[in-house]
Amino acid sequence: MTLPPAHAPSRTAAFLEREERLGAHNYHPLPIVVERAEGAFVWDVDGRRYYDCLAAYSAVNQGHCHPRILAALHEQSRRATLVSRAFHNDQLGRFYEVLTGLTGFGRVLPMNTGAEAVETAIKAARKWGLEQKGIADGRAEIVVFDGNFHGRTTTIVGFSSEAQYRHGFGPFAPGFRRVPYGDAAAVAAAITPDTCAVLVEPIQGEAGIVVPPPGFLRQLRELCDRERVLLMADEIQSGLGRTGRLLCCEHDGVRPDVLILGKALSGGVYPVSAMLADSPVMDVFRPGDHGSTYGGNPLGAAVAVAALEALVADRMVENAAALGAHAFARLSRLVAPVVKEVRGKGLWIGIELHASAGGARRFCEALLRRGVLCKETHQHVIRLAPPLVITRPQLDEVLDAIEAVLTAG
Ligand code: IF1
Repeated sequence: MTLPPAHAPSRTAAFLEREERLGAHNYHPLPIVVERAEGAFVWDVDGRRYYDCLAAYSAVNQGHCHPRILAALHEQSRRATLVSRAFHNDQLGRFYEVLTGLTGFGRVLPMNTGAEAVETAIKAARKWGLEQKGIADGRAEIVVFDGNFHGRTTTIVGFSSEAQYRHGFGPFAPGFRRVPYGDAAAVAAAITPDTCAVLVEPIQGEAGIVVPPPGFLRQLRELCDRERVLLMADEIQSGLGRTGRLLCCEHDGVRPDVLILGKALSGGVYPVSAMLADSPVMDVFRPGDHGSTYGGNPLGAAVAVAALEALVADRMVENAAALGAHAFARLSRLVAPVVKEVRGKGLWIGIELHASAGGARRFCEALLRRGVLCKETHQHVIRLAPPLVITRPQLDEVLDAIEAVLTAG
């Protein structure tokens, strides 16, 4: 870790004070002010360099400021940025072509944030239930899971199991049944003739990188086939190489009916999300049913194409698989009494600490002092999710720091 000259006064405090004074207090960030970011690194305003092992919650799988993605941004920004969907633009079809070609889904509905793509999927499932399954209008139900995180809109937090995400924000939309994650029998019991879909994260991110029991996704697939219910996979965080496969569902050989992507779909450069499905589902949308001002704009489309091309050209998925295996091998050999469990897939690792360790935050603060940025989740889990461009020597430096702070206890 490179340190600023000893005599240099810290610039950090002034930035923190101004944000504290003028901004909403809806986050509690670590006390670091990032000024520059490239690849697996960020630099703060005092010149200190850190490994970014959060990767903006997997929005920066391609590494910060990937040259290919920035080049696309700069090139397209000089030509056309937003023309609305009242007209066509020359970038959107290419985005559709690349994304459907990579994922094998027939159609794409482009949005901007992950939550918007999830809301789009909810609307599609409900309308599909009305038109294709004969569910009475306004009666459609969607099965969701304890520990879910699908975004921050009031519809979505309405079915969250996290009290803080719900507190004070009601009333909430009806039509969601929540069951324990990983429990296929509970899903079967929750399905009724009014059920149009199951909405699932193949691995739960915010819940603490919770991997479901082996076979769970396959059980959901078979259940949804049997009951004529749409299986909707939210791969906004688990997708696009994070777990060592393009899509996390691939580990189980499961193809959902609806795929939801965001975050790394545009490599951390510009918000682009999407709902993907084949025509029988996607065609429930008729002109005027749904939309968004920025959805499908040429700048986002060009950026997303470059982000997907970079993912493939730089073999990031393969790197995540190889380095993920290496990280698990090292962490599974770690002898540290504070560690309760190491779990995850690929370069998406949750290190759960025993409650007696006093919470993961102080370990993340210790890692910060060693030049590694991680973020705790649900108090006791250290989340490790570096950009997928990290090299093995760089990952070993990160793991050295993690092992040092965990063995220090
Ligand atoms: C925050 C959490 C992660 C997501 C999945 C949809 C969305 C997200 C699986 C919505 C977004 C972000 C949101 C951000 C922090 C981060 C997060 F801590 F909030 F829960 F990653 F775990 N589905 N996750 O992970 O996408 O609308 O944000 O583009 O809200 O603080 P979005």
